Amino acid sequence: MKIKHPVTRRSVDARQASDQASSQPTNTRTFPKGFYWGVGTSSYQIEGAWNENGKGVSIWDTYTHKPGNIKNNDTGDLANDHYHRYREDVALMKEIGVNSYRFSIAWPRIFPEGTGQANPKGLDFYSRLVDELKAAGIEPFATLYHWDLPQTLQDKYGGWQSKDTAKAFADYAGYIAEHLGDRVKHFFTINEFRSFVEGGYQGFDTQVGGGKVLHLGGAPGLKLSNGDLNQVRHHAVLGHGLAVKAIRSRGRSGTKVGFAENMRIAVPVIETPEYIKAAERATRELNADFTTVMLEGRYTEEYLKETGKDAPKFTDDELKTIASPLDFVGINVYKPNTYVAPSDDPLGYRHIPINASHPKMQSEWHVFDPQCLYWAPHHVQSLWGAKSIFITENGCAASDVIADDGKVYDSDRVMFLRSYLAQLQRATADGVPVSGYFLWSGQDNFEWIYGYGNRFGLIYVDFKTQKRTPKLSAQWFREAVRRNAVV
Ligand code: GBH
Repeated sequence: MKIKHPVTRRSVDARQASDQASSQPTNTRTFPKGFYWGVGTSSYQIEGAWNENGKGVSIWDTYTHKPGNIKNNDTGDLANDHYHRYREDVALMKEIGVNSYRFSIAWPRIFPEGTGQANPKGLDFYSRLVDELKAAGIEPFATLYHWDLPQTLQDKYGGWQSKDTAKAFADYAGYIAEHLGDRVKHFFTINEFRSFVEGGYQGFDTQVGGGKVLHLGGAPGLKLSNGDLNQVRHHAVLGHGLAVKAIRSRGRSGTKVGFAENMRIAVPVIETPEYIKAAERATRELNADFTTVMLEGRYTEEYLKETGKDAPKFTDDELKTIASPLDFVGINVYKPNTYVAPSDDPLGYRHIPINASHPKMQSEWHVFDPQCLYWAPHHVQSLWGAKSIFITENGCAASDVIADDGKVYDSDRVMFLRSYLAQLQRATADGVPVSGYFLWSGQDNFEWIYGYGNRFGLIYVDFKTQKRTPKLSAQWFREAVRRNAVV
């Protein structure tokens, strides 16, 4: 048997001429031509300027201003001061070489009261941001709702507890499509339905010192019953559907729209047709309340059976609106939700527990398994025949620090990105229609109830001085973007 020795004649040559093609690893995994490479952020997490230029108060302003809700009582009042530093931030993105950027629009900047009178200065900020991006050769992708609801709608309607909020959302979405649609071609309606609905409207209790119990989750900090919560879920997907219709009727003909959901992903333990089928079925049921109803226009039998008397109230007309045709599906993918195996019971699958020793990234919820970035788009195509899929978020928090030489060596984030992106490339090589990837996040930012403790950025932010320092991972990502490939 012949054993290949690593030091071949070829690799010696390669070292001598390191700038030649022969020095490149040969198993480069290339992405499709025209692939969108971007980074993502959201308004409340980076903008600051919470009360400037006519902006209305959002539920996250209210929530963070109440002591005890957020780690260290951090707030987004200043955050990354992106509202004033957006030019520098676009220049940094250009340096990384991304060709696209996913940001969100703060609804209360546009309509301070949620509906009614628009605030021209609010729109003006996003208009200037979009111009700056275009001039840098970066395609803008706008998310319309990344959780910062106008406080007025919370006070007046109880937020998403009412259909009136869904209707107001559609009006605001149509207004944006009308006013930015000349330059913004891609819109995401709502970011992570499950996160803001379950976190904000039910949340969870956690024991702190002295027998005190803290209620956590996020704004508006409610604790609804299961039935009321299911109705909120329904209003959220209805808001999405109404917004899609409004964008279609008030936007330009080339305007494209989809949602961005943190889908629950079931990963087959073993890659056989039986296990894969089981994982598909599980994924469909696990997302019955959001993704599945938006793509199928019906609640699954299992969901209606399981929720029973707590099932949402809905009409056929609403289901039609909820499933309005989309141009693409956006999914935020961080971790597998579950591992599954086939089973003889009627559902056809069973859950395999995640072992306690399973590797995790810094956030305690963040189970590490690159395979989920293969299976997530795979399931979306096989279950619903999606023609275009965007990975609207993927990334990880790490315990980044500035080293003595002034740099940030986030080798764990590089490992994370390399291994997850290899699985995404595997999906594209299998013919899964993935159109782009937005790394979360462009910069360290306000990580909701975790405050500024969990850093997700490619760029390190010193929140005292607002100094930005690109990390090692930014350099790594730049190379991936440049090659349109991972190695
Ligand atoms: C996204 O949420 C958000 O869109 C973004 O704003 C945020 O900064 C980013 O990701 C990083 O966290 O049920 O075990 O998953 C992240 C997804 C969903 C993580 C809810 C925490 C609760 C525990 N989040 N999840 S679990």
